[in-house]
Amino acid sequence: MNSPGDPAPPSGNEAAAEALLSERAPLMGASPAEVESPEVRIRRLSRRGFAIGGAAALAGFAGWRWLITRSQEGDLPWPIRRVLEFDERVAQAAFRPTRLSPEFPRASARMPRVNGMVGIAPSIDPAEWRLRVVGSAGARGARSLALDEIKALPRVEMTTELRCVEGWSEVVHWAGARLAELASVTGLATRGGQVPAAGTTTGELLEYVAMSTPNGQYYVGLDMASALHPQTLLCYEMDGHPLTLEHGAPLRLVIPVKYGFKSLKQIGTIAFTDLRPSDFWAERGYDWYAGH
Ligand SMILES: Nc1nc2c(c(=O)[nH]1)N[C@H]1C(S)=C(S)[C@@H](COP(=O)(O)O)O[C@H]1N2
Ligand SMILES: [Mo]
Repeated sequence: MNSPGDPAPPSGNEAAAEALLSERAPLMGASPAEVESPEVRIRRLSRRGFAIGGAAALAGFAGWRWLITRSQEGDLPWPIRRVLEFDERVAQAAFRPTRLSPEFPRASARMPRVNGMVGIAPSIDPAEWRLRVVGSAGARGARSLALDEIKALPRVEMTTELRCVEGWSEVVHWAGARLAELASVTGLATRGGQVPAAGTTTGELLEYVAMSTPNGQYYVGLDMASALHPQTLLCYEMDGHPLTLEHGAPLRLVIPVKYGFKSLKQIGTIAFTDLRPSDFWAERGYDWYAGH
């Protein structure tokens, strides 16, 4: 099996890109009882993994309290609040999608190695580039946003760990906008494609988010709760500087609650959907969910 960062030449990706846009996303990837890669299993069973798990549990509780408080203040984008409402109802489940990934001092941040260049096109001109955002109505109602429009959304900075499933990690400082904010302003994460009225339920949110590079060669699938997590960012800066091409210019995803291969570089399309999206590395044997 190839590993993320050392991929085989892509195959069948045009179909995947097509599916992303046409909402005929095939139900690909592993079944809900995910196949765990050896790397993931070793990590899970290792003492270090156990320690990290304990820390995450503590951070999770603190994060939960923080989020609850924040939502009472009503200053989070509504999709996060909606996920919180849902999360309260499933609080007995072991995993809480709203737990926060640990944050680190800004000074401890480093630039990570460049890992994986699948789908990254050097020819992308940031001035011409547009983010395509698609909802349940498909091409009808799809939005096209320039980088400045993403930068106009509330800016969030965080210093979190980028953890690659291959076994390395790096603390990185990021700046960008919450994906939940994009969901909020476009309304496209809901079945009706509208910003829902206050007091409506989580049932209106679609189940998944599919993302791909502009050329469709690299693509990831996310569950909606993780996609709308407050630390899931559309990043345009890394370590205080605009993104370089190798790290995903002009805009990349950073999702610290998941392994690095979900943090898609050079985003072209974001599609909110009820069909479980295909995922480049899940198709190559890795866990589709890829939480850690
Ligand atoms: N478009 C694209 N995004 C990608 C990849 C890739 O090959 N192509 N590799 C992923 C993997 S496996 C990791 S660990 C991170 C690494 O991000 P970095 O290169 O900024 O360190 O990017 C992810 N995003
Ligand atoms: Mo990775």
